[in-house]
Amino acid sequence: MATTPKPPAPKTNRIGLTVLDYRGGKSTLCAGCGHNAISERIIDAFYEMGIEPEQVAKVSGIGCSSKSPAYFMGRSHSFNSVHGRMPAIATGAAVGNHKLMYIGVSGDGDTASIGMGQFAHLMRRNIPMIYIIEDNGVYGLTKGQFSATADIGSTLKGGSVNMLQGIDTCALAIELGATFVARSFSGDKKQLLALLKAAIAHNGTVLLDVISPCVTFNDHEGSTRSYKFVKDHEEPLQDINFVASFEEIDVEYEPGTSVEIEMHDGSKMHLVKLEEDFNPTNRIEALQRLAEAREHNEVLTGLFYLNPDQPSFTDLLNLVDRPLATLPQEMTRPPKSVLDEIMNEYR
Ligand SMILES: Cc1ncc(C[n+]2csc(CCOP(=O)(O)OP(=O)(O)O)c2C)c(N)n1
Ligand code: SF4
Ligand SMILES: [Mg+2]
Repeated sequence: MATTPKPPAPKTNRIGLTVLDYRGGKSTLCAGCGHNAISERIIDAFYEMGIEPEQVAKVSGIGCSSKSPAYFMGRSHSFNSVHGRMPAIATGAAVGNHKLMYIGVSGDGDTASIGMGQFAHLMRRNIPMIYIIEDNGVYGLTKGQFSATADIGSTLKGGSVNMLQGIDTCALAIELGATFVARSFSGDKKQLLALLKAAIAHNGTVLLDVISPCVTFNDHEGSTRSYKFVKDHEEPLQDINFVASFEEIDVEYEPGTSVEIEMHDGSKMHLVKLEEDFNPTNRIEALQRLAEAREHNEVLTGLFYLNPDQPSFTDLLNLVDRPLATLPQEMTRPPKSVLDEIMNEYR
């Protein structure tokens, strides 16, 4: 009797997990929303890097984008906070348990409109986390009003024109102190995956602004965040290849055509230059190039700035090795006798 062949065993990563171990719940976002494509790349990146899902904490604010942590890494820790307040939650969590890896997902409204004050301080402190802005230029969840990143001159579906200058979150993040700053597009699978893997290897704040079209409210002619507009105007700065510390480098580059940057964990980023002179380790050059892109209406993508050597906020605090959140009360609270002594001084 003929036997049915066994299906091949599912592929596993270096810690023995399959890609299914990195999935989350079923998305309730609109079909075709850029945010769904970003969740897929996050799943691929964490799977390929072999990160234990239980060692990751996901944080977000409010918006369609901020719902998306529910759709990836269902085994990780997760906290869906208040609109624009994710940075405070992330900062507290990172200090409370510096052994976890943090990934924040925010929207352009959540970050650059209501959340601007908190965003600025997270960038300035170089909190060790990946901060993703799923940037569609509108408030998708509340039916498509312009957000503060919308480009001047862009139109809403009904024809109203945005008359205000949009905020460039990447330029701002570099100015404020983030140590890994990049922009990508939800439709550019290869670039986004390479940037996410490099982001996982970085120790410090990663600001990854991902242009993520909203198919329901901002994908029409006249929008500067539509799939068509971004595909027609995308100007990548580099062709990015990321080689994790546990992988062998199997490509050789012509001298002078690529820049190699060693990451904190020994991984390497090979940036094959598409622009002759651009150096992503120079803050001033990065800011200048972003200003030029704005002048020329380019949708500039790629790695703008990287400083792998700057200590992160939790490094600067010189914390004890054991996470503060797991220390027993006897170690975190002075005993009653000491408190009584202090009180006696005021009698
Ligand atoms: C304090 C507060 N103000 C306003 C709102 C209403 N609100 C919910 S989501 C949102 C904007 C979401 O836009 P964005 O962050 O860009 O996410 P998207 O839905 O576009 O992914 C607003 C204004 C709220 N929930 N809480
Ligand atoms: S409304 Fe826009 S941002 Fe929200 S899920 Fe739909 S397509 Fe995505
Ligand atoms: Mg938005």
